[in-house]
Amino acid sequence: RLGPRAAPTHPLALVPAVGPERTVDAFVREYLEELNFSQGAPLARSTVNHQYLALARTVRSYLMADWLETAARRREQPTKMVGYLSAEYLLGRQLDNALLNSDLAEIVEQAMAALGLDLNELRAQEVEPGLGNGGLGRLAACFVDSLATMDVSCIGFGIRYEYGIFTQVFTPDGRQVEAPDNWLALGAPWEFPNPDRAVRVSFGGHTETYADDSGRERRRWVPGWSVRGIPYNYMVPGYRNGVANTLRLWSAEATSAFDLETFNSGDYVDAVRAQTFAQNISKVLYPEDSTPQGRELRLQQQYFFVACSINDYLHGTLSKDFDLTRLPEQIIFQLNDTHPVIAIPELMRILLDEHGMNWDQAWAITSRCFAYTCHTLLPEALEVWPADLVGRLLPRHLEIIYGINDQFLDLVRATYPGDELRVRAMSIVAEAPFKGIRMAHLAAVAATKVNGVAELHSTLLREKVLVDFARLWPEKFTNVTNGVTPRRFVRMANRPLADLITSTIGDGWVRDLEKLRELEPYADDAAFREAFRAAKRANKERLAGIALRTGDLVLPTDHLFDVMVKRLHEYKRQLLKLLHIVTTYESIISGEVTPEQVTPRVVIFGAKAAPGYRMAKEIIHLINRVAAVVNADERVCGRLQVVFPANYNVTLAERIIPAADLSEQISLAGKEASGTGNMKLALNGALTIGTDDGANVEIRRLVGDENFFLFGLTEPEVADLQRQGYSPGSYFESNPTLRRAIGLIASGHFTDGDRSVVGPIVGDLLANDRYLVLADFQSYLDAQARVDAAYGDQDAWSRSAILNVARCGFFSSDRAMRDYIDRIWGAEVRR
Ligand code: GPK
Repeated sequence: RLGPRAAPTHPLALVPAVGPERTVDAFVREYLEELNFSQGAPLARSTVNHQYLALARTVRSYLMADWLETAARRREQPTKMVGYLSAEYLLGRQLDNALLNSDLAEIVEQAMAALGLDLNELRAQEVEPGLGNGGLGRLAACFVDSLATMDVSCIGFGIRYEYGIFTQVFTPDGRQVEAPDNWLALGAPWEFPNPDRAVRVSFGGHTETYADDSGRERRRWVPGWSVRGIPYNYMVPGYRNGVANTLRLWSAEATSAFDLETFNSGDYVDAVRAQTFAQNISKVLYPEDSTPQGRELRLQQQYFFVACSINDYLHGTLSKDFDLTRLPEQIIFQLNDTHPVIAIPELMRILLDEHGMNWDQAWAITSRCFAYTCHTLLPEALEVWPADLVGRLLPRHLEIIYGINDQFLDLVRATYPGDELRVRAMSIVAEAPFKGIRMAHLAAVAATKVNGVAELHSTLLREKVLVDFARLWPEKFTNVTNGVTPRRFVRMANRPLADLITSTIGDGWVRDLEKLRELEPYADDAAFREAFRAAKRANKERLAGIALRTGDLVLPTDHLFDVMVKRLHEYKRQLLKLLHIVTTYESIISGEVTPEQVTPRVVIFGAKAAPGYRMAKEIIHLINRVAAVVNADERVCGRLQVVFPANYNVTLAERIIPAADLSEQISLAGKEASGTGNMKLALNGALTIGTDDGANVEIRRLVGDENFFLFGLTEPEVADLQRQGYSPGSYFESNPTLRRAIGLIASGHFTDGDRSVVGPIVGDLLANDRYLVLADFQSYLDAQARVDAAYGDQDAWSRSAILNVARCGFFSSDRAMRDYIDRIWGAEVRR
């Protein structure tokens, strides 16, 4: 398919590629060369965008030798590879990450200064690739960073959405409006399109029986239409180790066959329409986080990228004569949630239909090539595809899924004779409320390992969500607690703290985050505490500067910065935080306390709501209305401020998280699978106020009860309360503080007297309150009172914050990757 490769004979072609010289002068030369001869824009005529693009390209050229060398090494001494399959990668900006990992920052700073260019202005020009919604997509980005840093052979496979997560803007009234994220508009300097390695992916049509050459009856798929997947490669540089792995994102294009078969006629306009139709597949990221909408185009996206990836691996990476029975020794595909689970029947189809294997042979291979990570406990987040939709789009895959299910249900019946209820509960095929394919069940049946993303989550998976599967195959289930990359989220985002740590214990922590333990003794060192506070203050000043430039708020840096940043979802309970704000505000304006009596706070929200999630959007509106009123009310004397910058994304996270004093992790116990923002905030020296949920449990265990503000019902208590029948009204009736807060909202105080706009929120809280906001309210207030008291003793607070940093090294994504190797992938992925 690729044609013969050139045989290098010229002596210059025989020497291995070496990157350009690592000096300021050489960088300046390379940069001007790029600006002049690639951008075609001499410095004096260039725009900031030219200057940024040239910088990105020049930095990239410095990484190139590592990338080539890594690829060559992996070809020459192949080890088992990780194929990370994820529909989302929330990468964040690339420039600073590339500079950090390649250790080019100083050279580039000096080179830009020598050219009279403002590096910060060029940095600001980069539009982050927002190819993910939230935690799940950012986790994938952290994982590929860690695998490159650990020199594990991995390709991250995903989708090159033309439009990433929408840009959030607020109307003057404070409502969310979505604007398209045209991130490619000004150029994409980090990507390498590789149309040479395009892959064909088919859809639709029908299946049929035919007789093969030996007269054997076989099934095959006669597709209705096809598209081409074009790979776009991104370098994933390891941290200063000469390694660069690959992230391969697929973009959909029409095939000429598509034009001919489907649109026929040679009509030019129709042919162009075909192109548009195909391109739609990778056009836009679905903006639902944890609540998939079951749309046909989404299933097309899922199949498109896994079919491209498997095909690319089988035909592009493995040698032609490779013995496929040895496939499980060469590759493990990690399924990031159910989104790529259609890869399972796809591999079966390839082995059965294209390689002529029988069912048992194909299953023996397929059932060892996949591992599945579940990221949720919300039933509505578990994907169930209507069987008729799957049958229309992927008829052969539906047959294979039925085949897998038949074989699986035979096993269930043999294990539990006469237990048809269990058969129904475990079936991959749901019969009600519609005939649907339960992707999590398919994954649980086919995967070698199934993992949750924090201890509590894995326990609840085992005991509740997938309980029958865990009983049948206890050894299949395991936990890997999530982690975050210390490179981006501490070293890069928090220079003041990173420099302080490095000057105290050396720089080994960047690669080995457990080394942060060595900071523990310094918690008792007054000079260190003072330096730690100075670093925090510097971060707060930087954030305050941004707030001043974009809004008109002055944020005093001695006030407690109280941060809640995450997707807007009812289970995460932004409303609980809002009730705390309203309670404090009400206590001031009612004269119950003087402004001087409250601990001064700046509450910072960041949150996008799925465009179709009505209640989430109402909550955003209410937060903005409360913010406007509280910030403008002179009775508050600036002792309580609420800021909600629009369009929270990775770039903003890198500004907000280092400035946080308090981390709000207040989901209803049993709902947040893990959380990763909780880890980032703790590692940046924020104390957590949180429920016993997700990875909060492990954070608290590590940092110690005295350095964590715990509140709220536990998961078993929640389950009990809901079993008994939860009634929010009784909490409302019996708690005067709660009545006053809700009463103030309901009165229209924050909405210009308009009560109708707050009706849905207040009504739902009092009537349903699915996530037990009212049940946890008093406990939350009490915990916040402990926060206030603790913040009053700055030395003790700093001590706790330092201990949070020192004790959270466990939450490095490097450790998470080691756990995946030990518990799931096998040591063979290590060279
Ligand atoms: C879970 F199910 C999903 C989803 O569709 N998207 C998503 O971001 C998150 N998640 C969980 O909500 C977090 O608790 C978790 O830390 C994160 O995935 C990564 O595992």
